[in-house]
Amino acid sequence: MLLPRLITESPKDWETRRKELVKTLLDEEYGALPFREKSLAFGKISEEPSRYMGGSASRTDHLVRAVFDGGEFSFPVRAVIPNGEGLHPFFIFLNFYPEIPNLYYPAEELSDLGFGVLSVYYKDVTCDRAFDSSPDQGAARFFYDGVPEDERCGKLTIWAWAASRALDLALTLPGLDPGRAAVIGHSRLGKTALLAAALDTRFFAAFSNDSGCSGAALHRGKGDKAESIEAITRTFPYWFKKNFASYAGREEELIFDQHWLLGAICPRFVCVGSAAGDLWADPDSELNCCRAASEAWESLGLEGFDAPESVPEAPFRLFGGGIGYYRRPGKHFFRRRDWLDAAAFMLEKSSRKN
Ligand code: GTR
Repeated sequence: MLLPRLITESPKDWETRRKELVKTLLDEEYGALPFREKSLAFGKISEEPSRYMGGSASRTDHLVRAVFDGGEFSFPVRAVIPNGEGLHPFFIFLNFYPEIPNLYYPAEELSDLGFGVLSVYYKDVTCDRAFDSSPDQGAARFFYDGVPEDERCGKLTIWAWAASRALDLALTLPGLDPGRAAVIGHSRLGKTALLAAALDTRFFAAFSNDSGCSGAALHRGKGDKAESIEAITRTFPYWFKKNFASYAGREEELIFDQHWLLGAICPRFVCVGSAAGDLWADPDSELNCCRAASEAWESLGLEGFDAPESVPEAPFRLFGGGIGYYRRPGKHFFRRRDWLDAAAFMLEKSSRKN
């Protein structure tokens, strides 16, 4: 399979090239924010008593308030930060649920492993539906009003914006290590986590779990059962810039592929998680995407992806370079063991800088 190169023939400094990759991804797939908020403010809105988790962690809720020309928009960020000495690595977790803990979030285990987690419930930012006049459109109202439909960014970009605003908040909180900020999400929010780290170089690492199409899976050379551009833009056109749907069935004409999204995170760390039975997300395509993205790290003299000659039986981890990959048996889900794989990658890479 022939993929568009990450590295140009004429040498450029990496940051220049990286910005070109990001620009193409935004122009062709996700859409760029038309502008940023004018100012931001943070406020603590609640705090659990000190006996929370037996006194081992602090649990606070904060409000991120963004001021725009036409008004302001606020969303909550729910934090669990381990108590005790030192600065903790942390995850900005793009969450399918507002509750803590929940089906996809083992709060106590992560805290016991030494991680802070700031959870953003994605529907607090904007609803998971096409744009209309309903109040739960949230931040989309500010980013879409007055912007021609063709130019509007998709909702993935708005959720990625929220991840960065949660990072802004995190950088004001005690107990968190500003140099060890990760962004993590499952499925559509795994796509978003990768995009957030491509857009915001303050993220030390990005983690996607079962992110699939428009996440860590390549558009070219998909398995028969895998989600295609046609399928994803038929069901979720509003996740993307309008033009992206025109590539349905024309994948070969894309001037990029998803290894550019992973490459745009280089020289930082990225870790891709797949479930062996999640053929819709296409685990082999996700692995091939890591393989193809390796070139970015290698061009800088860094270890990229420690690719296997043949794909081992799940479960396995490939954590050798700047790109990590884990696969477990089973279906589409954000399991405890996925978090444990992500946490292990984060701990391993936190002990050194790439
Ligand atoms: C599916 C969608 C996938 C994936 C998933 C999810 O229906 O086709 O791209 O994002 O939803 O987010 O759970």
